[in-house]
Amino acid sequence: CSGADVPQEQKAGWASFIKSLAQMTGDLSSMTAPPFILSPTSLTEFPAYWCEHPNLFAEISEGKTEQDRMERVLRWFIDTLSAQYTTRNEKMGSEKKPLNPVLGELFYGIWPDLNGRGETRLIVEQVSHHPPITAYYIENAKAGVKLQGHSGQKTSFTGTAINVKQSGHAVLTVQPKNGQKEEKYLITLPKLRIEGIIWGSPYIELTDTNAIQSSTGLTAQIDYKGKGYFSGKSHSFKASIANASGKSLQTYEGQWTGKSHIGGSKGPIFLDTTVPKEEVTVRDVSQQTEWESRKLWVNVAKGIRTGNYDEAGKDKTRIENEQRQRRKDETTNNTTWEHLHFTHVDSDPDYQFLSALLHDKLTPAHEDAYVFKPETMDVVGRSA
Ligand code: HCR
Repeated sequence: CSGADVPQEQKAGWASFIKSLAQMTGDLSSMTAPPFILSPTSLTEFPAYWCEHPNLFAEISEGKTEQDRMERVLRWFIDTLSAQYTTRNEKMGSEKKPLNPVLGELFYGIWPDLNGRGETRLIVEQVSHHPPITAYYIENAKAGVKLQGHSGQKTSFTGTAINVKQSGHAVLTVQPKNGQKEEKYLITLPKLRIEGIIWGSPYIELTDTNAIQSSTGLTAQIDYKGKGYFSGKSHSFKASIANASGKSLQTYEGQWTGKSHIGGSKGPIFLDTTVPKEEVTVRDVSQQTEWESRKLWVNVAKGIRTGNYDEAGKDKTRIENEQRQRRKDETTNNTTWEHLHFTHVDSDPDYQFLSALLHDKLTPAHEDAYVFKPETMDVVGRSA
């Protein structure tokens, strides 16, 4: 193992982390990694990446036709990718290992109403710890756009890279401003490959393909390629919108981290993701409940940020022990943990209906879902 970017004193730890990757059974989140690769942010914060350009989210319902709205959904979706998959590299120099959320962990935020676009609200809840599953709900009521989804990950190690298959899906609901009937869009999640492991400077490349299926019958398919395939550039994609009979109506190509074009690479600009992002606004930690992510992890995050890994480790152990005790108590009392904001359903009717419209039908034909409880929108948290 070369580990050129690993601090000298952590080289041995990095080498043994890589060794243990080879024995991993699909859940990387609970593995112990050397301090230099730890992020002070919990995975419950990640759903905020769906909306760091709230204008694009709000503007979907302004589309005049079904195709116009599908194009806006595609533009917003491609735009979310750079936030989802490159933020840690930009802010911390490389991809990092996020904090592994506890069951019931919460994350709330808003993007304020600017220029009349409406306020966008975000509610996130960790609905499973083993395996880790995060459920989220994002809504701009004024714009008539909402997103409900959940995500988990299955990881495997190839010897040089980590392959991550995302489980879960998201459903976007749009009430068009021109009064046409409500539309739903099923969004499947892309696969990722974490490269640069050997050097100790991981980064993400998206692979294969994912789809957006609309209830109108239109489908968008996005194909991802790294350096040397479509354009010689990393983080490249090609997308197309097709009608219900599979006829391509429009194509797009470019980089999901930069500029992309309509039609060929010389066509009009489709999207420029380098426009500054709007981070979600979160209440100050002093006003958060014990279950809210930044309050829950405050000492661990401080330890990681300041290099005080003893402090970080002690508080992490305290949190994990508390969780173990809760699970034991539940077994003793024959109770189960109840989600605050979401209801689990074994088969999502939206997934079942929309996945059947896809040309490459999805397997399995059924997926579970965590349905947001609208009556909890104004609940700020659960007392400890
Ligand atoms: C794979 C990953 C945890 C999951 C993260 C997900 C898939 C979560 C859902 C978001 O919508 C998108 C997303 C983005 C992240 O890139 C992805 C994380 C990247 C690394 C992390 C591993 C569990 C940690 C790997 C440790 C490496 C860096 C050594």
